[in-house]
Amino acid sequence: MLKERYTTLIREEALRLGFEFTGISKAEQLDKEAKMLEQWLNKNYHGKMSYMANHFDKRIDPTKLVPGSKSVITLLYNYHNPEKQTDKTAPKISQYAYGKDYHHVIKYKLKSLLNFIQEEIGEVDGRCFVDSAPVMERTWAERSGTGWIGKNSLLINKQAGSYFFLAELIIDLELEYDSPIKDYCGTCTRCIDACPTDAIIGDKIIDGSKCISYLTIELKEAMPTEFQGKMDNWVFGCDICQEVCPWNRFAKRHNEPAFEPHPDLLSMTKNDWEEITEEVFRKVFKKSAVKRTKYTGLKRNINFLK
Ligand code: B12
Ligand code: SF4
Ligand code: SF4
Repeated sequence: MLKERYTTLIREEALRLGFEFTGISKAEQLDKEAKMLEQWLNKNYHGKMSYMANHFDKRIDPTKLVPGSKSVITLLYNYHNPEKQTDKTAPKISQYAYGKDYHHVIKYKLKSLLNFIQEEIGEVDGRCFVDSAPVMERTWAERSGTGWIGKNSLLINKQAGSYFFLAELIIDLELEYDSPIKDYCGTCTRCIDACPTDAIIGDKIIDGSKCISYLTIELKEAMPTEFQGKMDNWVFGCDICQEVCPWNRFAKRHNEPAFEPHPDLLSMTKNDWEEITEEVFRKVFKKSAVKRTKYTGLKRNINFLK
């Protein structure tokens, strides 16, 4: 069967490119999730992330985002680095942002995969996505059996935990489809108990406007005073609900050279952070996702901790 052969070819090439897990789903409208997204937006859990309310129809239907599409291929890319900052009192940065900006690193690999498909299989049309477009990435990852959505709302893989970026290829080729797996959170509530801002308001639902990741990265204005003393020293993103998750004991270190931290980053002391100049910022975070906050945003976050 051609469908089987194409599916195997794509899985093998994805693995060769460094995507540790691949799951494939039929491209179709998401009805149940559309309702959940609508409720989430109505409750204003997106805060000032107004882009989350845009393109609702495309977000819940990949065939509207990529006309003619038949399949959503979800790809997981490991970013786990267990190395911690040496000064335990220094402001903390989430490990996903240690190295070069993942958007560029992964987009390049997705394009290689699409080129491979076009060369090996023929005239296939499609688009590549990584955290950059109205795609319900976790839903697709869950549907295609690459993991389950944990109470912290992250996609958790049973063999390797949650320190993965999600990426998709949405293409007009029919493939063999995977099925979802079971939820393995059980009675655990560690992430809910550990979240310092009570952003995990219920099973799998996050009030984005309370999450430290939102406050330190997405929010462009002054930090609301209600979060004073609750930031647990984070200045870019937050890893708490992943650090406490028992499934992350299976997480393995990535082997992506582009994700290695700048040689000075992990040894920066509390004082180095507090006195960071624009020149040091540009050197240490060159090509990094941290540039999203700009120098002034990072300074705001550092000052907020004082
Ligand atoms: C907006 C956003 C945020 C916001 C809001 C977070 C949120 N939980 O929605 C903020 C800025 C807070 C944020 C933070 C982080 N984010 Co973010 N974020 C996104 C983004 C752009 C959209 C998410 C979204 O659509 N939210 C809206 C809600 C309604 O959708 P949802 O949570 O995905 O829920 C759907 C499903 O979970 C499902 N569902 C939910 N509940 C239930 C319950 C049941 C019973 C069922 C059946 C289904 C179900 O239906 C929902 C659809 O309505 C995605 C990329 C993308 N395009 O998807 C990245 C993404 C989710 N983020 C990611 C990451 C890494 C993070 C951080 C870990 C970064 C950090 N270290 O600081 C934190 C983690 C915080 C957390 N616990 O979620 C990764 C997650 C990878 C993974 N393993 O899951 C993504 C996928 C980006 C990527 N391409 O890798 N993020
Ligand atoms: S990333 Fe941090 S603030 Fe956001 S939900 Fe997880 S523990 Fe809470
Ligand atoms: S900490 Fe526990 S409840 Fe939270 S996502 Fe992990 S297993 Fe699920």
